Amino acid sequence: MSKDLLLKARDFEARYGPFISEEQRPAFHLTPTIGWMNDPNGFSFYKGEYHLFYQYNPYSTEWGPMYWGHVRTKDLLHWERLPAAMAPDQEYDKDGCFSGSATELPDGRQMLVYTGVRRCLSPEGRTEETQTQCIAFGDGTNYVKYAANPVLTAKDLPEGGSGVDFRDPKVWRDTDGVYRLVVGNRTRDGSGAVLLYESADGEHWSLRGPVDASRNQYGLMWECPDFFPLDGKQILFVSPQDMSPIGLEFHAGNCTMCLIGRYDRESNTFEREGVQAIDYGIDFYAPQTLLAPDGRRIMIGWMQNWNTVSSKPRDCRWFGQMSLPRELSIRDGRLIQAPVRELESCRRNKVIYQDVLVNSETNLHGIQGRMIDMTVTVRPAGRGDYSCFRLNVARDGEFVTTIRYKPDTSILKIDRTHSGSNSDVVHTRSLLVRPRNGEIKLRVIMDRFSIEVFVNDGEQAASAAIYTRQEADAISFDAMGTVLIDVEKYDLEV
Ligand code: DQQ
Repeated sequence: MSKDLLLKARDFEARYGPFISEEQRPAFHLTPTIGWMNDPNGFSFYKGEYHLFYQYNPYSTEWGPMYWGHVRTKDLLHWERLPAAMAPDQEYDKDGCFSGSATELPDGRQMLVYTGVRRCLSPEGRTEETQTQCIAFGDGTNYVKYAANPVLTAKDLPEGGSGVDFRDPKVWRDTDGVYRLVVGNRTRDGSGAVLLYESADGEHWSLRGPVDASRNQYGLMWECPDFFPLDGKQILFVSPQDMSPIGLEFHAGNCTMCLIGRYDRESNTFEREGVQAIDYGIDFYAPQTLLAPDGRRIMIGWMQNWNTVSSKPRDCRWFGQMSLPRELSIRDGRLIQAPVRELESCRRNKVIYQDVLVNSETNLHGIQGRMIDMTVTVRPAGRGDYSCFRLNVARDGEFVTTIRYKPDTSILKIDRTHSGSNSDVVHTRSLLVRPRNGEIKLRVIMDRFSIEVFVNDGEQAASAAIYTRQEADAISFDAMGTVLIDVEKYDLEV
């Protein structure tokens, strides 16, 4: 295998990355240095800074042989670009360094754990893939792959486990000093499962057992698991592929799922108490979390979905963005998400309106922009009824992205049909929300090429990429019937 793959990629990104101007990118959502980006990997706190790696193909805006891109940040908003961390340059990972995670070792090194992918031709002419778990050690910039890789192979699987779908290890050092990792697998019934492995030193791993499984109820392969305690509960995240839709909770295709429950480490028993989507929008997948030094559990996701990747601007030299990092908590048995509090220090030019009566298309002075943090509270006016409320953003004579709410069904719909895409992919998504005393509250974060909506103080989140030209920055409110709205809006300067 070519040992200079990594050097070539580093040279390529250093040479051509700067051709992408800052204005062509989101301001505070991470995009690849150049080329393609998917899943967040190795989200961790190391040597006083947050590190984030990502699935990366520097040479194209299409998915391809996977490298690991790398950035670090002090505040989760300003990202410092570092050279690519890993290339598919070994026999066992020659077809891709797939997703994985990072942890710090007692000697101060950072350990990356990832999936090595290798394809070969069978005697019958079929392409056969194997996925194994591998490790690499580094100092926060340069990483060396372990000489005895891979550390987990098909022989470490439970009976009936698939050596083809065996990927995306999420590692952590537990409170008892033991290293643990969860990894996605497919079981004998063809559907997804999460397996738990343990290690005393990070190098030698053994199977503890399955944590949970789809049993053909929630999609097929379970990708990118994460497993962590939160507010007295245990949380299991997975990104199921090939989901069959379930009401408005899960759509068809690639979804994100949060299982909330209780976990007994002694017996490795996870008891489910609740199951919900993580993000209800159009573009979100493969989230990963870290535990910040101040105790916050922070999640970041790929603000894109495999179902929609054909919708991309033609001449762009980057593709794929990360979501805003989000603080997680549990309230009333549900997952709550809030943009990291660091964002508040980027708010400028506060504009406030209270009790504005809306019964037709309404523009409010000072309410516009494409890099904004805006909260809109909507309630019926007096005893008057309304059948529909619309918040229109990224708007001009041609384009608009709409968030529509219908109180009779409690359905919120995000619609980016007219948001600069000419691709025939999903452009709308509906979610069932829970109004409180007839009110709904929408916090909308926009950053040039995206919109993230947090409903009712983070009870639900819905994300979508948009490619609307930046001049389309008008915002308007509209209702069928009459509503009263409060608006608090800030420009974001990051
Ligand atoms: N993307 C990676 C895999 C993972 C999938 C490959 C999820 O490791 O399962 O780029 O988006």
